[in-house]
Amino acid sequence: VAILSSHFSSVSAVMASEKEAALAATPSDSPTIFDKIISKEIPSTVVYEDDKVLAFRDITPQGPIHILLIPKVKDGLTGLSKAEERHIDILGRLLYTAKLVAKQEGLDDGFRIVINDGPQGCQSVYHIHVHLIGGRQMNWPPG
Ligand code: TR5
Repeated sequence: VAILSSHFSSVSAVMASEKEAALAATPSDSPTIFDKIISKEIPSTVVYEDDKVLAFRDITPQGPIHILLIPKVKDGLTGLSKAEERHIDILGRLLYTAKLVAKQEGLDDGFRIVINDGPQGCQSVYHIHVHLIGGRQMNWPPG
């Protein structure tokens, strides 16, 4: 059963320049800031939570609505490029949950889903996550 919950909203800038860090980041399977968000050691604004998925507001929103959806157990899934057959269920669940959260957030006119992968994809946190961005007109192609 999904539990909708709202937690803390005041989050200090743990890493001010995430994208600069991304350029320096080495892809690895080490624990990330998201482990501390899952354990609630670091506060975040949770908008959806069940036993497998956590969704919380991005600290650097790229639109009026910007939510990250992550698996609670990483299981080697640092990024999409590391996906194995055993991850099919959680990958589907992340996308389906993104749809539920989009509805919950009132994004009835559409939204953008992004999964950054690796240095060239500008990934900065190596714990797979789906960006759900909405509330404004998107452009194409992306930057
Ligand atoms: O660049 P990628 O695709 O890896 O996305 C990582 C996302 O994590 C970025 O959009 C960041 O803004 C976001 N992020 C980073 C931190 C953070 C966060 N979102 C919520 N809360 C956060 N805390 C507390 N700390 C971060 N370092």
